[in-house]
Parts: sequence; structure tokens; C-alpha cells
Amino acid sequence: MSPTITAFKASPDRGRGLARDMRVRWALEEVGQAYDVRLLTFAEMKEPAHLGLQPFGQIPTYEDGDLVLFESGAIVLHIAERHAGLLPGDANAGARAIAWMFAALGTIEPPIVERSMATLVERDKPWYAQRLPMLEDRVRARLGELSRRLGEADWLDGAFSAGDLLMVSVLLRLGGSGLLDDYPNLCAYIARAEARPAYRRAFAAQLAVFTAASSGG
Ligand code: GTB
Repeated sequence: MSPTITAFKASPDRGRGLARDMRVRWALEEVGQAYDVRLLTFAEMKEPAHLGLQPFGQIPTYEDGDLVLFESGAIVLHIAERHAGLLPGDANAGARAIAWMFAALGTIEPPIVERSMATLVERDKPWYAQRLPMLEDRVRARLGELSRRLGEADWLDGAFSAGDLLMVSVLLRLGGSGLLDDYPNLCAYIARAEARPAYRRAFAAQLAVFTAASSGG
């Protein structure tokens, strides 16, 4: 039996691959694991059936036999631990790849999400014009540090890993902000990841949900 994940029936990003099911789809594609998707409306995400799987009423979730998981990072780690291809075989290299997963979600993602939420919900507030530059400076500080560490390498630590998968998933949320423009090596890093066949399959799959919904399918 294939695992089942949940995703938005109507993603607010209109299929641009920014919702967090995308990173789980991408991980599954990287390891060659087929999967099913259950699409949910916002209302269904807050119903008891889904809250039993995801206590915060969010997507994605992951169900495989008796196992139910929430939190996209935990799901990607689970997939990476059970299949070859996303964590190096060497124990120390594997631990470092996991550190990059945590860095993506714990250090890089929070300022990016805070900025992005401000642009969505605070635009009409009196403090917005003063707050946005401060939020963008925080993002830039992290991008500068990440850019210096990546240098001219293709990936963060040797071969492509789940650390890169989560890092790129997080950085993609800056698309259109202009904040990545000062970091050509990060732009090239993102482009390298987006060119991976597994990324493209995952992107096409989530985009197809939006296309079907908007054509009434
Ligand atoms: N920490 C959790 C995880 O990593 O799994 C966070 C999960 C999460 O935030 N899920 C969001 C959700 O279900 C969807 S991905 N939100 C509904 C709710 O909380 O009620 C976040 C997201 C949504 C939309 C865009 N977008 O349109 O660009 C980008 C990201």
C-alpha cells in the first residue's frame, strides 16, 4: 500500500508549489515511493477527522499503515530514514544532513514566514512601512550567512540530501520578493534543485490539482 498525504483542495498559492505538501511530494519522488493524496478544503481541515491526524488542523499529514505523522519536517525525515537517496550512508554525514534539515525549518524558515505573513495580513496596518524593512533585514542576514556557507558548492554538505530539499523548499517562498537577487549562488542552488526530475514531478502533481480545480474538474 502506498502512503497517503493530505494537501489543499484549493491551495492559496494557485499551484506555485509553496504549500508544505510540496516538500513531502518532492521527498517521495526523490526516493521513488508512489503515494496517494487526499485533498481537503479549509473547513475539512478543521473537522474532527482531520484534527485526529493533525492537531492544528493543517496540511500535510502522512499515513502509512498504522503510522500517522504530521509536521512536514518529521514526514520528510521519516521518508529519508526509510528509503535510500535522501540521507548519506555515513553516520556523521547523515547527522549533518539532519542538522541542515533543522536549520532550514528552525533558522531560515521563521524569518521568511514572518515576512511573508506580514505582506499578506499587515499591508494595511499603520506600522507596515516601518516593520517590513526590519523583517527583510532579518531575512537578508540569514541569506548572507547561508550564501557564505554554501559558497560555490552544489549542495550544502556533499551530495544532495533532505537538508537541501527542505532548505530549497523554504527559500522558494522568497520568489518574487527580490530578496534573493543579491545572492547569485543561492539562486543557482535553487535552480539546480528545481531542475531535479523529482522536483519537477512533484511540482507538476501539485499544479495539476489547481488546474483541475480551476477547470471545474
Ligand atoms: N509546521 C507545519 C508543517 O511544517 O507541517 C506547518 C504546516 C502548515 O503551515 N500548513 C499550512 C496550513 O495547513 C499549509 S502550508 N494552513 C492552514 C491553517 O493553518 O489553517 C503554508 C502555506 C500556505 C499557503 C502558501 N501560499 O499560498 O503561498 C504558502 C504556505
